[in-house]
Amino acid sequence: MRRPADILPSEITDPALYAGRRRFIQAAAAGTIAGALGLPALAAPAAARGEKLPGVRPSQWTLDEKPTPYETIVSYGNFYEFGPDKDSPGKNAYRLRPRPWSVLVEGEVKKPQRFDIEDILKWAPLEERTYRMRCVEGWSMVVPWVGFPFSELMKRVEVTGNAKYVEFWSLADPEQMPYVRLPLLDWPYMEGLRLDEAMHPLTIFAVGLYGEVLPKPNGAPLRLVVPWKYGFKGAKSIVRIRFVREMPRTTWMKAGPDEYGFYSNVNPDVPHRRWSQSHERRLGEFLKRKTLPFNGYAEQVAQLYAGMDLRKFF
Ligand SMILES: Nc1nc2c(c(=O)[nH]1)N[C@H]1C(S)=C(S)[C@@H](COP(=O)(O)O)O[C@H]1N2
Ligand SMILES: [Mo]
Repeated sequence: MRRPADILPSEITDPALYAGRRRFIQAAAAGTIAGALGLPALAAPAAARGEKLPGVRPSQWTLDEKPTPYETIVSYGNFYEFGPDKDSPGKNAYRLRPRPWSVLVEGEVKKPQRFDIEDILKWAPLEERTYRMRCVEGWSMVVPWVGFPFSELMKRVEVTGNAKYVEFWSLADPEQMPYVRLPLLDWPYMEGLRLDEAMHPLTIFAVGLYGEVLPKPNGAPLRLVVPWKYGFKGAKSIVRIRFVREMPRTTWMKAGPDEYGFYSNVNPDVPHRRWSQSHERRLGEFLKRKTLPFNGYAEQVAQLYAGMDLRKFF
C-alpha cells in the first residue's frame, strides 16, 4: 500500500522492533490492555498512529480532565533540535531514529549502566498519567502520557549519598537533528532536578501518549515529564543521565539566567522577565485560564519547597 508523503516515518512502525510484543499478546488475552481501560475515544485521526504499548495500567496520579487532541499534541510544541517554530517538531522530527536507543546512567551511582529502551519497556511499570502541562510561553495542554516513575530507574543504579542533583541530556546528532548545527541553544539540551524532585512520584519518564509509543515530535523514545514545572524542564529524547553533587547549569539557564531559573516551578506570582505568567491559553480554547501555583499540583509538591523564597529560587 502506498502511503501519503505526509505520514511521518515515525508513525510507520516495524512490529519486530518492540520486544514487548509477547507481553502485549499476553496482556490482550488477559484483557488488561490500555484499550480496555477506557482511554479516551478519538475521532478518526488524520494520520497513521503509533503502535499500542502493552500492559499500561491506570494510575492514582492521573488527572480527570479532557485531554488535548492527539493531533494538537504532536503538531504544536518546542523541540529546537528540529527548528525554532511551534510546527518545526511536527514537520521535521521524522528524521529522528528512536531505535535502537540506549540511555547511559552514570555519576554518583553504585551501578553505572547503559539501559536499552527495549529492556526498559520489559521492566518498567507503565501507567497512564494524564497530566496538565504548561509551557513558559503561556500555552498549556492536557496530555495522557504513558510512563513510569523515574524513581524506578534510580533504584536500579543505586544512587549514592553524594548525589544531590540529576542531569538529563538529550541527543544532539546533526545527522538526525538538523538544527543542532546552529547555535540556537547550547547543545546538547540538558535539564536538571534536585534529587527529591526526581524521586517524587509525579516525576515520570514518558515512553508514550494516548496509549501508543511516544511520537517523535514529543521526544521519542523516552523523555522526562515533571508536571508542576514549566515544559522546558522535560528534556526529550534522552541519551544520558548523570547524578551529581552540584546544581547543574542547565541549557535554559545558560540561554537566559535572569529569565529561566533552575527550579522553574509554575508560578503565577512570578512573571517571566518579558511577560506575565498569571494566565495561560489551553490549546484549543479561546478564553485564557488562570495559571495555578505548581500548575495545580501544589498539594502534592509544595512541601518540597517549604522555607524557600520562590521569588528568589524561580
Ligand atoms: N531536547 C529538547 N527537549 C525539550 C525542548 C527542546 O527544545 N529540546 N523543548 C522543551 C519545551 S520549551 C517544551 S514546552 C516541551 C514541549 O514538548 P511537549 O509538548 O512534547 O511536552 O518540551 C521541552 N523539552
Ligand atoms: Mo516551553
